[in-house]
Amino acid sequence: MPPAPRAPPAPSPPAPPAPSEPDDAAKGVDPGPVRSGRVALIGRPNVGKSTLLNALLGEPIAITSLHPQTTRDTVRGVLTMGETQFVFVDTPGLHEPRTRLGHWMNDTARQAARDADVLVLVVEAPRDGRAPRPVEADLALAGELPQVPTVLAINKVDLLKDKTQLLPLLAAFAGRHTFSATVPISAKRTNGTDRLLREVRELLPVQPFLFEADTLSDQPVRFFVAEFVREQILKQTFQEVPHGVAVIVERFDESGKMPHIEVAVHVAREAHKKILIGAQGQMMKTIGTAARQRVEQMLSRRVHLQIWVRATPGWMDDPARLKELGYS
Ligand SMILES: Nc1nc2c(ncn2[C@@H]2O[C@H](COP(=O)(O)OP(=O)(O)OP(=O)(O)O)[C@@H](O)[C@H]2O)c(=O)[nH]1
Ligand SMILES: [Mg+2]
Repeated sequence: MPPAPRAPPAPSPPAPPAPSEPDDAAKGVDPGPVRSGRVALIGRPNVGKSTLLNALLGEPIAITSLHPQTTRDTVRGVLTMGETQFVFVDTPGLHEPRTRLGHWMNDTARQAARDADVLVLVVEAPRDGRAPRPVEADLALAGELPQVPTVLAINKVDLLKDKTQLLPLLAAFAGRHTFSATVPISAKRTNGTDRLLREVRELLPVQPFLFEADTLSDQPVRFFVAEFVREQILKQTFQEVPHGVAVIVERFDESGKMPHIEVAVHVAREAHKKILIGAQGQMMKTIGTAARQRVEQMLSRRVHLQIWVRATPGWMDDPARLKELGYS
């Protein structure tokens, strides 16, 4: 595992109070050795990896949406509980790439899996009324995982009444990779996450914490600002528009009373610019207000947020543009 900084670069989003280990200490139970390490959440797009990260942290740091390929880059969230520090790494969903951006996203996810101490493969439970079969693409993914201790998390079990339908999945997945445990979860309802944490803890190396105990993420505020703007765009737009959007913070000036943040939103077509701005700028106003409120919540202070929309045709396949936009 690569060395990680003990102190995160400032500024970092505020951390919630660290939850403590269940009452083991009070009961006189030995909490065990100090363990820590990187835990990569891996899976197809839309299976709920980012929702799971947020549920585990108790803080919505990763953006989620109905659209597949919401997560573009790794999002790191640190959870310190008693003697355990989990450094969760949310990853882009592994998919059939159609652009250079898509290839880069897959490479990023695979690299995170190789760098991890523990993997959580997130798959979807079959839904009521459908055949209780695993998704072939999930099985293929299980088969190509690196030899890293892995827990299988079967998500969205809230959509399945008859839990015996999960049984055929267990055997199918066990045939593709060695799983230390299988945990049915509902990331959306925060069900099964305590058990998932217990199973992951057992697999973490015995080593000191990698970050200060109150760290929530080691990624800079700029990253989260760009993500929160993209999240609002994902909420407000459909079809090909959200897939062609890239957001970059161009200015973050803290010299005045209020931080002044300027953000550029790049769209893949000139026509998308109009859609995003909307009649009389109404759409951009809605996006800007919601994103600003989210940033203010994270920083616990008011900010001035200005958003510029630029048409940058073909950026998803242009190596120089991808680099400028942070995808390299
Ligand atoms: N019913 C139900 N829906 C869920 C659950 N977990 C996630 N979802 C929904 O699934 C959709 C995708 O969730 P994300 O967390 O963005 O999925 P992801 O795996 O991070 O997707 P990518 O970033 O595209 O790879 C969202 O609409 C979530 O609300 C769950 O436990 N139950
Ligand atoms: Mg995601």
